[in-house]
Amino acid sequence: MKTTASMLVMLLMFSCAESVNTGPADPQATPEAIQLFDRLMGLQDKGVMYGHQDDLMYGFTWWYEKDRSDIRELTGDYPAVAGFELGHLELGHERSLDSVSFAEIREQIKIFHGRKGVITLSWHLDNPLTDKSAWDVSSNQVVKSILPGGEQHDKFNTWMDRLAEYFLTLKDENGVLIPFIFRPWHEHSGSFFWWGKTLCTEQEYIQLWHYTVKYLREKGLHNILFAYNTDRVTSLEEYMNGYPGDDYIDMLSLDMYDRGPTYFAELDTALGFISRTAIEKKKLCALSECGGVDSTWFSEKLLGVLKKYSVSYVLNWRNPYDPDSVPDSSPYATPSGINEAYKADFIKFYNDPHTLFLKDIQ
Ligand code: BMA
Repeated sequence: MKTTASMLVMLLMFSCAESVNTGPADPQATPEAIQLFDRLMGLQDKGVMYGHQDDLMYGFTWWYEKDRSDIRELTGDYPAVAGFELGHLELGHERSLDSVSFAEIREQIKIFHGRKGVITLSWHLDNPLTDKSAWDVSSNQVVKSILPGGEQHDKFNTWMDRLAEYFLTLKDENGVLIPFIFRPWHEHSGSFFWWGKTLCTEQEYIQLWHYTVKYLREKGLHNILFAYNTDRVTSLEEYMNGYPGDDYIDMLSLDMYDRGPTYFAELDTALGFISRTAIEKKKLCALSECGGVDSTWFSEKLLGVLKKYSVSYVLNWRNPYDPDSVPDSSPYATPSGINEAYKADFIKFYNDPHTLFLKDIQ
């Protein structure tokens, strides 16, 4: 009897251990980062959160009006995930490459965190070798130049210091560091940023990741979930080229925009192998940038693919402020422009029980 009972206890312990995820990669992750990771893991099984870049900062026709949001005006609710961009923070500027004030970003991060929203940060930092933009791919020596021993290493450290200093100001009203997802060195499989696949070696790219993560951890930042990210890929091997390792990464993410008739089949394949790998590795999975439009794009086509896999969030890029020319449609923005059919499609997507907006996760 005794043996059977202790075997049962062991079996129970084993099955519990199996269902518990391993938490963030950072062994010193703050309780808030652990909580965010666990919360995202739990939500990933319930549905897919909707995210929007710069949703709280501006819309097609307005510029930084507190509490305003194109998504809320369209659906009645905020996105569950708010994206913010840090490009030009490294230069010590007050405003980003999209003219957004970093002080206002901080303000909105605090407010959105208070509302129990999820925060994700991207960084289109300038090219440190040429002082041109992130899109300057004129040299394949940039990553090498900023790594230890490289001619731009000190400059890069200054840039990293500015990033870390800013991160250290992202605290809640109790002075506790706000947990967030950080997605640097994104779209690696493409070669349109200076850290892209053909602009450095795989080893250099991995080193860049290790350097970045360690740098921020050494600054006392243990509140960050790091997202690994590629652009369109057709195989797992291609996706994992440059993967920094499970000790550095919390989320496997993909950016993929609709560029033609094969899009949804390719997205289905890619999300399939990425989400399966994320489950195996006990990591989160996201479609961290995507976009397209037609009258069933969101509610049928995108959702059809998303429902097949465990995906934490799906995010649309920013609605660029330009009151004089609100677009009829844009594959990079949300359908909150002027086309009624696209808006109706998005509202159907919003109403589907599988999609999670802010109220659904509060
Ligand atoms: C890009 C475009 C740019 C913008 C950048 C960073 O994809 O939207 O206009 O500067 O993202 O937000």
